[in-house]
Amino acid sequence: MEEGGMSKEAVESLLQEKKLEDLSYERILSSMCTYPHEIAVYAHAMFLESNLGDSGLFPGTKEMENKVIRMIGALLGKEDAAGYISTGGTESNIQAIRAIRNRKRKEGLRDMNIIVPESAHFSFDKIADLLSIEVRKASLDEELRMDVNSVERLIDDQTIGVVGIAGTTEFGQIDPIKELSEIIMERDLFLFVDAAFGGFVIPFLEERYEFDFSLEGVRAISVDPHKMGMSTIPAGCLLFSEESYLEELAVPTPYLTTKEQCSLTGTRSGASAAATYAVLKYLGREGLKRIVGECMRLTRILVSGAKQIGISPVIEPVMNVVALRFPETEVGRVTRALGERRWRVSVTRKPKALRLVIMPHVDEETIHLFLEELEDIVYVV
Ligand code: 0PR
Repeated sequence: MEEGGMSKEAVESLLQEKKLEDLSYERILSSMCTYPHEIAVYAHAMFLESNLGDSGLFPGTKEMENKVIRMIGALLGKEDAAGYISTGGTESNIQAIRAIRNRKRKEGLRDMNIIVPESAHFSFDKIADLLSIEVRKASLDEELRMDVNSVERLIDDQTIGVVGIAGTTEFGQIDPIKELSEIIMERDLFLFVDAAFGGFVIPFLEERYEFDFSLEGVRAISVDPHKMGMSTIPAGCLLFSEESYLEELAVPTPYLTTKEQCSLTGTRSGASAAATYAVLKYLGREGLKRIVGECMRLTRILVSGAKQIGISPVIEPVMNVVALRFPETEVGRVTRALGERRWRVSVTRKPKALRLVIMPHVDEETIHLFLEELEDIVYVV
C-alpha cells in the first residue's frame, strides 16, 4: 500500500489493465458460471452494503431472501421449504450434510458415513475433512448415473444419508433420485440432492425428470443462482423439506439483531440475494425456460456437428453439458491445441473426455466456429 494513496484515475487505469488480463466468457466452454443478467447487476450494485449476517439491519433484503426461498422452493416442489442463500454449491453441500450429522450426533451416533456417487463434486472431499465423516463413493452405471445396487451395498448402520446429483459437474447426468428416494425411505435415511447446476435446468427441459421435493424421500436440495440462475456471485441456495433441519445449524448470536444464525459464513452478501430476487422476478419461469431452451438448442447443434466430424458424446446430453469421446492419448493434445486458439475447455476424470458446458454466454456462431476449429485440430496429422 502506498503511504499517500493514489488518484482515482490512476486506480481506475490499474483496474482496466487487470480487467484486460482476465478472459471474457466468449470462448469459455469450461465454466458453469456466466455473465449475470443485467437486472441482477443492477440489484447487486444497489444493495452492495447490505449484510444478511445481521439481517435485522436490512429487513428489506431479508424479505427478498425469504421470497427467493419461496420462489425456488415452489419451483422445486415445496413452496414452504426452509433455507437460505449461501455462497454457492460448496457451502450448501457442507451445510446439508452438517445438518444431518448434527441431528444424528445428538442421537448418539458416532463414526458416521454418507454415500455419494463417484461423480460427486470435489466439495464432498472437503466435507469428509471438515465434518469428520466418511464419504463413501458408489459406482456409476453405463450411463454414468449412480448405481443403486452399489448404494445398497455400501449402506450400513453408520450411514446417515445418501447424496444424489441432479446435473453432474462433468457429464450433466441426473442420478436416479426416485429409486434413491425409495431406498432411503425404507431405512429412514436422509436424501440430499445436489442440484447446484441442474436445479435451474431440469424443471425447464422438454423431458420430465423426478428429482425434487415432490419425491417424499428428498430432505434437502442445493441449487445455485450463480450458475444457471443468471444471478451474481456469490449466490447458492440450500433448501430443506422441514424447518427442523435448518434449526440443526443454528448458533446463538447474542449481540446481533437476530437471535441465531444458520449460515456457515457470518457476514453474508445481501447484494447477491437482491440480485437473485431481481432476476427471478424479471425472468419468471418463462424467461428461465427460454434461456434453458436456447442452451439446449445449441447443445444439440454442437453434438450433431461433432458426430458429423466423427466424434461422439460419452452419453447423449441430458442437459447443456457435453463430454466428447477421444482416445485417452488424444484428449490432452486436443485440449492444448484448443487452448492455443483461445478456447477454454476441460477434461473429465473417468472416462477421460473433452468437457464443454454450453452456458447462456455461448451463441450459435461460437458453436460453429468451435466445430470448425475442432475439426481442424482433430484431423491434423
Ligand atoms: N455441486 C455441483 C454439482 C457442482 O457442479 C459444483 C460446482 C458445486 C457443487 C460447487 O459449487 P460452487 O463452486 O459454487 O461452490 N461446479 C463447477 C466446477 O467445479 C464450478 C465452476 C464454475 C468451476 C465455474 C469452474 C468455473 O469456471 O466445475
